[in-house]
Formats: sequence, C-alpha cells, structure tokens
Amino acid sequence: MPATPLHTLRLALAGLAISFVTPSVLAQSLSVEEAQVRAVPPVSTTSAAFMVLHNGGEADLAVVDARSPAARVAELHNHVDVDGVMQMRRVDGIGVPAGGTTELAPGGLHLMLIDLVAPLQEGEEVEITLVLDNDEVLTLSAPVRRIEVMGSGMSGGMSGHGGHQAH
Ligand SMILES: [Cu+2]
Repeated sequence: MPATPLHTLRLALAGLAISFVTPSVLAQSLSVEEAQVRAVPPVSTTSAAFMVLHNGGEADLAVVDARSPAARVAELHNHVDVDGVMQMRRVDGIGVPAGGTTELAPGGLHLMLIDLVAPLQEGEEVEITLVLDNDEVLTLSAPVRRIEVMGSGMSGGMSGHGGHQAH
C-alpha cells in the first residue's frame, strides 16, 4: 500500500525537475529590483511604478508592454525636457542592454498606471506584469509607497532651472 504514494511523489519530483529546465519559464534574463508604486490620494485616478531593470543575459532586450490588475491601462512613459518644462511622453519600449541596468525613477522613465481600479494606499502590494520584446513575460509584486516627486514640472514654466535643482 505505501508503495503507491511514494511512486506518485517520485513522479511529481521528476515533473518538477523537467519544468526547471524549460527555458521559456525560468531562464529569464530580466530581473527587477526596488519595484515600488507611488501612493496617491483617493481622488487621483493615475499613479506610477518605478523599478530597476537588470538584464543578466547576453542579448539586449526591451520592455514593450505592461499591465496591472490595479489599473485599466498601463503605459510605458518617459519625461522629456521641452523648453525647460518636463513633460511625460509615452514610449514604445524601455531598453535594457545586455548585462546592463535601466532605472525607472521619478522624473524619468516610469510605468504609468491609468484609470486606477481602486485608490492605491501605502502598504498595499500591486501586481505588475512586464512584456518583453522576446515574448518573455515577467510578473512581479510592488509595494505602494510614498514617493517624493522630483522635477515633475510643478514649478510651471517661469522658474527656469527649478526642476534641475531638485536633482
Ligand atoms: Cu507618465
């Protein structure tokens, strides 16, 4: 009688061993560190996620799409300086060079969460899925935190280099 569960266990372990060498599942070259989502007041319908992307592989790659159950729309954004005023622009992809690192940070690249499903409160975890140009998909969990906004263009157009002083 005890032979059956043992046999079953052995089969299950064999299955696990096989799944560990399936490249499309676990041999991901992109890793994500310091992921966090900006806490926003309840009236706000948008937020942004920041993180550090590291490419441990030997080929350049790019994040080309993203989604999150916390928002109906997720877009890849960058900030560009237009005549001294920082403006957000949607970008087609965020590249991460082979062996290199790309930082998504306030005032620069970020993942925009648009049309939030519910207010994002400090301490919550938000699930984020990144889609790569090599068809790999990476899902991570990012804590909601208070994040100071630097050089966000709040200074208006009149204060000249105010945005740069914040750096
Ligand atoms: Cu944005």
